[in-house]
Amino acid sequence: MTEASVQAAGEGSASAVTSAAALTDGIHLVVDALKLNDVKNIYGVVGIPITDLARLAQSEGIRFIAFRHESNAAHAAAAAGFLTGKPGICLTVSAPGFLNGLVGLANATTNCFPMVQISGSSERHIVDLQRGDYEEMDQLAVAKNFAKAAYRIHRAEDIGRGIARALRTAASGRPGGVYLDIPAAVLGEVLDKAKGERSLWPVTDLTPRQLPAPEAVDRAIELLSHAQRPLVVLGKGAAYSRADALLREFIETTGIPYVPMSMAKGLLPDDHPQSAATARSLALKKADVVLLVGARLNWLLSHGDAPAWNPDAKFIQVDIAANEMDSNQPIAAPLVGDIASVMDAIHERLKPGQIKAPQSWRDELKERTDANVAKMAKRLEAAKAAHPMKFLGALQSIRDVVAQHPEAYVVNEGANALDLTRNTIGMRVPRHRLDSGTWGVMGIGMGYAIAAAVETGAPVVAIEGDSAFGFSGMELETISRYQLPVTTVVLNNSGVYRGDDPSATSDPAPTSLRARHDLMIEAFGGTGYRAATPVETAAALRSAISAGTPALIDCVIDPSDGTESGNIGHLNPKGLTARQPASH
Ligand code: ADP
Ligand code: TZD
Repeated sequence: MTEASVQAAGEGSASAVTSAAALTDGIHLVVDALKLNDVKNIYGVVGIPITDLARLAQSEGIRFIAFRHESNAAHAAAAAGFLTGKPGICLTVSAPGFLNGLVGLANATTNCFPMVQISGSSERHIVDLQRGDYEEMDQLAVAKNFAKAAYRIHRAEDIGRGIARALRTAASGRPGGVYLDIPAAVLGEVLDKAKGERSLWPVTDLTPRQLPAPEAVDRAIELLSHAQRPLVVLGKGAAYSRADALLREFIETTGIPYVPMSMAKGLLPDDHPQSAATARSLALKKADVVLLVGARLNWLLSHGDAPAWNPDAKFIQVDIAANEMDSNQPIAAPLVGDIASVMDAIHERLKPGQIKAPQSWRDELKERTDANVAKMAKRLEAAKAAHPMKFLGALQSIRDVVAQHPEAYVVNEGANALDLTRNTIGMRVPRHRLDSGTWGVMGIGMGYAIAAAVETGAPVVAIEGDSAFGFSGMELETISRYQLPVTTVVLNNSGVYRGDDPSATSDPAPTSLRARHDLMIEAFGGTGYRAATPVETAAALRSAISAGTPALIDCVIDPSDGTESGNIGHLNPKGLTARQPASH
């Protein structure tokens, strides 16, 4: 630093030349602002201009988890946001690093998870004239398309403001991903320490309560009180809201059957007698009044359309985003507010016995549940004995071991690997299942697993299709470097969907894959297992979880097991080249 810049940084005249001890800079202010806002972890990849920022954060007590690819770091920050209810932080370099992070940022926004991606950026006066800078890109303009909001800080004295604004925007209302651009020049800007400190503030009441109007609550109660076939749908917004006890009390006192969306599993234990998860299609088709709690009527719920739904169903929707109402179906009773406040208000205004699910409806669903459970039991039994091992053979073993570790987090992605795991592995604890979510995105696996381990310290079991795993597989090294208690189970059927597609040429089929994933983790010092039977799978998982160190189990699955695109094969276009479903 030159004397002139030191002088310029001081507030007073040239006679008051500020000593170095009384100065700060952009990097320090970013770290101070994050600390002031109680940020515990940063997920990122270093390089110009943020390496010193990562170093300083680490030395100041913020844990910096250094990834191999920003996409995985951003997914980790998103999962941290879902798990903690506070924005997860991702840190990247300029242009390419920034772009790599965007998938995670956009996915967080799509899933309503709070996160902030902070990226360094190159010299504005060169970038904006497109003179060709190192890692040149107008990142702010790009990010606006993929984030809930995007901001840029132009002066070091605005760092506190910028971080407060980013955290507030990410967490409040409908949570989402926020992009925060900090040019290298701002990170390097030197200013008076006292002035810098005064410019920072901690955000007060990050997620203020948002209460519904009493008449809106009464309207919903009225509708439910006349329902013959009421149904509650719990979405990941309900899990995120942490209104666990209120939701359970409402469901149990009214007797209304409920269907959990995949990341709402465990909000009530999956073996709860009122769960209609195993009679889902009947429940949707026949329900006459549906209470949606933190669940959107998007493609995952067939947009609320017949024939999946009763065309005469009346919808009540609890959501923090008012414009979610009527996005797909008329909402007869909108309940706009945070789920905890809404459930509180319902609890206060509901008279004892006013809402009671008719026994005949509960019995009808119970009957269908029992029949479907019996059908599934036969499939499971057949799979247990099958050789080569089927998905369901491996998953039964995984289910039994995971059941002994209810504290374990389950991360899950793939096609068949996703559908079959969701249906087989019961969850008993809220917010312990993280999966591909609203986009059905592949690549969340290792990022989500790392965040779950870092944020909670609990064991993590990542159940991955072999294709899905490949998107973030290099992060096995990160898991091993930080010695995280993550066991990755790859359901390896040697392909995307299936591994037995014929090829039209001497090249492998587009869906074909081949890998010994257990050998990968050994390269990084973790423990690799190969399991060809359900018994071997159970033994490996038991030993991996109890060791509490990085491990990968490569489960050898029959390449002919699985279906094209899993449960959503119907979404493939059906033109002249439509592929015939493979028989198995
Ligand atoms: P799923 O995929 O599980 O059905 P979605 O992601 O479609 O769930 O829906 C989650 C919904 O929850 C979003 O519409 C979001 O606005 C809402 N949400 C998130 N947090 C809260 C909260 N604290 N209170 C109310 N609604 C919330
Ligand atoms: N790329 C991204 C980012 N997301 C996607 N969803 C896809 C590609 C397409 N895709 C799916 O929708 S599932 C899947 C891909 C590539 C992988 C399925 O194969 P798998 O699982 O091995 O992970 P199964 O169990 O063999 O079906």
